[in-house]
Amino acid sequence: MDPKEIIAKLQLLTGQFAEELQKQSTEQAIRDLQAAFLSKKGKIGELQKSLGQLSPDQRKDVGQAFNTAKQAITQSVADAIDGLVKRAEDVYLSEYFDVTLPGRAGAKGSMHPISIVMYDIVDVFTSMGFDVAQGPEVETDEFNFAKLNFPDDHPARDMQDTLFVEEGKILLRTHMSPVQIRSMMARPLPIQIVAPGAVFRRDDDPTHSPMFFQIEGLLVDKGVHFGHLKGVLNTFIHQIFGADVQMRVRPSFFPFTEPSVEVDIQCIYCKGEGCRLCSQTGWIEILGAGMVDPNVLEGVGIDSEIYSGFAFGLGVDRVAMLKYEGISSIKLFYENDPRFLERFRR
Ligand code: FA5
Repeated sequence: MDPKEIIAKLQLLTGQFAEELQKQSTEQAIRDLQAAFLSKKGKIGELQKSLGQLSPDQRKDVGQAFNTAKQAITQSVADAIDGLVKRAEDVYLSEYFDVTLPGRAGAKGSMHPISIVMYDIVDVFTSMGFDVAQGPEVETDEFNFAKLNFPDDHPARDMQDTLFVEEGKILLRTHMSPVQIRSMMARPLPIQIVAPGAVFRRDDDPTHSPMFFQIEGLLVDKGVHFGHLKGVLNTFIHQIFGADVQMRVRPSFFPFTEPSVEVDIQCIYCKGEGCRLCSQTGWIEILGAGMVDPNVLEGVGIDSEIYSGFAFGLGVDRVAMLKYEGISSIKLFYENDPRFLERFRR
């Protein structure tokens, strides 16, 4: 064969290969086809043997044509296999995924119900002119009890009720009232503060949790009397629960207030009928309050002949349980079950 004839045959085979390649639908079939043309015994491989009959010059040119043809075939084999893979992926995607379905939005976080209620309550008091004050969760016996007029043998000072860090000295605050003392010692008169925060006690039942939240309020000025306290608490209850919600005031005792009262509101869960949440009474105690005991004022250097004050401490969890109906146990607030928390998304 002369060079022209070889090249013509090569072109013919290359065209034949391209035509055959179109028909193949598996990788194996493509590879077999490649071997049928390019291997030593393949169609092009056999043709290449005829190069031996040519002169060195002719062999160079024709050899070049063979290289080019083989490279083109190798490339078209790779492209065909890529195409097969791509098509298989498309089939897989269309079979298993419906790309027209709307996407699933990720779950959005939200404020915890206790935080929501705490902010709402603090807003009511700041709108009445109260400033927000803070104090530490780990307190001294001095601020938590002694300066609040608790006698040494008061039951709250017992290990049964208080979580001590260092017995008799350092403790987890059992109420927010130590912030009263800290504020009176640090601020100029008149004083008008609310102090929201976590408190800790050895308590555990459907309406009592070992950690819960309180908001303390304190107002000290000249001429403050019990009527002011009732007015402020009325405004708070009506703003938070609605103007028609009933409250009742019961005489009580706290070492740091005189007189002292406890304020209940009607149990919203059972509408006053009596249920497990309100221990069948129809009422739930939400706060303690009273006029600041003159001993407490004198203990922080305030002249009780000139100044008087009122204070209150309310349980945020109790308010939250009443505000959101159907919360049968305070524990739900602290289990952090997303199905429960979801309800409070705003
Ligand atoms: C006090 O803690 C006083 N410091 C409140 C006070 C402040 C009185 C200023 C006078 C002047 P008491 O122990 O009653 O009081 O708690 C106040 C409120 O916290 C209760 O009315 C109740 O709503 C809530 N509370 C008490 N214990 C728990 C508990 N274990 N879990 C959830 N809420 C509680």
